Amino acid sequence: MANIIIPPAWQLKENASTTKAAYTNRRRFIKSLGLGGIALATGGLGCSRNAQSSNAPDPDGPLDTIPENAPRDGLPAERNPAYTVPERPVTERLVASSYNNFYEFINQGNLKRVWPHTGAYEAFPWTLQVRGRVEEDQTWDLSDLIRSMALEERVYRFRCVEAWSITVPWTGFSLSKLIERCKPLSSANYVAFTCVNRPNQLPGQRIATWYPWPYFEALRMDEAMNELAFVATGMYGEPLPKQNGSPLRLVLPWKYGYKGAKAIVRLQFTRNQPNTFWNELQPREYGFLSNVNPNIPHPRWSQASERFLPRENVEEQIPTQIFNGYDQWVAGLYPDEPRQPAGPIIR
Ligand SMILES: Nc1nc2c(c(=O)[nH]1)N[C@H]1C(S)=C(S)[C@@H](COP(=O)(O)O)O[C@H]1N2
Ligand SMILES: [Mo]
Repeated sequence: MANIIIPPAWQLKENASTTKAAYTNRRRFIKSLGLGGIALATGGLGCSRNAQSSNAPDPDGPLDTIPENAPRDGLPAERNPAYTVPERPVTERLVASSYNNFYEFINQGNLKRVWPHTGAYEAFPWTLQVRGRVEEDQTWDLSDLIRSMALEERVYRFRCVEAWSITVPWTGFSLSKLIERCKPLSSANYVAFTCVNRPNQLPGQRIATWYPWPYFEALRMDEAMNELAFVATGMYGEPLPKQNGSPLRLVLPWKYGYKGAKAIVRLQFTRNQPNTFWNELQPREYGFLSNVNPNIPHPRWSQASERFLPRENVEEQIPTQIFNGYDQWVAGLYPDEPRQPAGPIIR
């Protein structure tokens, strides 16, 4: 889905052409004058319209983006032996945190290199809202919520629609446990997820104003209650790095990666099927279900195999499995899923 939306030249904002080095140096310079955040928040000496709201330093590396104030209670969590990936190695941690998709931070150019753009983003403290067809609206402090949940580790396959894949040990809890606390009404047929909307901390939202921010996704209730659907607050035994979706994200290992919304701020329970970010942008390419299926090619490429990334500078072409290898968990949810090679149909 990379670069599918070509911005008209007139939409490119001024700082899209400002190099990172110039930006960083300006910030260091302001800091050295002792003006800090105030000068930046008001545009400061550089008179940038896109000034960041924080004077947080740029991260030094992909693991320097784990928020210092993330709760670490219960980490590392015990691995749940029901969820392992016997046929593949676990992907090296640095690979999983340095090759990402997170359009709120960057969505053009070298867009897999997300972590250097996360300095201004503050993932904690965080509130999570529960709205819609529920017994009552609720708003939780996320650190309190995480501390109240029994955390476990699960090793899952992860397959992006762009046909690359990794294997990741996620830490968190099943989405069904969170949904139980939301107390949905019997008329709730779907649950929608809304992601963070903070242009002042998210350079990709600031620059790419043509996207329908904030990012949004949704599941049918039976999908959301499936035991595989997981809320991750950590990976590799530590809290999530920002580029992997801190402070919380969904992991739906039988679906393409984009269904797993990162940096979620709201769950909304609905009667009717909600729209989704990628379906709204490209309805001919990205459907609501978006199950991993080697029999359904993307309109622009095959999904029959994938580029597995075990460690730095290594990739292995391997066949893609139906439901990404989770047939026994989810087949019953999708009686109509094609099991023979089919044309490019959008589901
Ligand atoms: N909010 C938000 N969530 C998102 C995305 C995004 O751009 N914004 N990208 C999706 C896509 S396309 C993928 S493949 C996964 C990538 O997760 P990872 O970077 O942790 O591997 O996040 C998904 N969730
Ligand atoms: Mo993706």
